[in-house]
Amino acid sequence: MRYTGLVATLLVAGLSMAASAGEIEGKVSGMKGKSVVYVDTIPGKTFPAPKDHPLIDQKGLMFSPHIVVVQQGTTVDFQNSDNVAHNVFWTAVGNDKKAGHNLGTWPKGEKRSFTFDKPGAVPVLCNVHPEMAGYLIVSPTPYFAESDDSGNYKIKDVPDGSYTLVVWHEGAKNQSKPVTVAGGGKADFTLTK
Ligand SMILES: [Cu+2]
Repeated sequence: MRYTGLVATLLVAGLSMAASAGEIEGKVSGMKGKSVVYVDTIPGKTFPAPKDHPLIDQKGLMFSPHIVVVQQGTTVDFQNSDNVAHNVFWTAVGNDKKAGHNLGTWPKGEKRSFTFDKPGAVPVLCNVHPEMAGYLIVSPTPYFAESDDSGNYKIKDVPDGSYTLVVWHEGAKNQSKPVTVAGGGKADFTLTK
């Protein structure tokens, strides 16, 4: 009898937990390759900055990985692994040209760090090698995902609620749309250049 009561309690607890958060999933089409999808700024809500420092390497005259997505407030380490000097600079964060910055030029084996406090897409460039380009996407929330090569994406552990979803792709205009999460949510995008 007591055992049955415990099972029932656990079941109810399990169900209510399952209903409080879920995944946002969908497909981004219209452009080839990877996209980044994130939940835009939630009014009245802030998130503690993550402690981990993701690494963007400069290797073989390329930024690696080519696309990186982080939460706002994250410190990113930029490393040079080539035998030539590389530079790191960006001209804007999102539409904010005042957030442009030049980290300088440094040789192999060195690292420099920068904390990205503003949300938006950051095209990362090297003024020694104009053909080098990488992308850092700074999400205002911890709810973001990179799609696979076919455009399928899944954002995990999003609390129930109504949000604005933003999609970024290297060659397309940003798009946004509302999404409601109730134990899960769905949103597809069709991008245009
Ligand atoms: Cu370079």
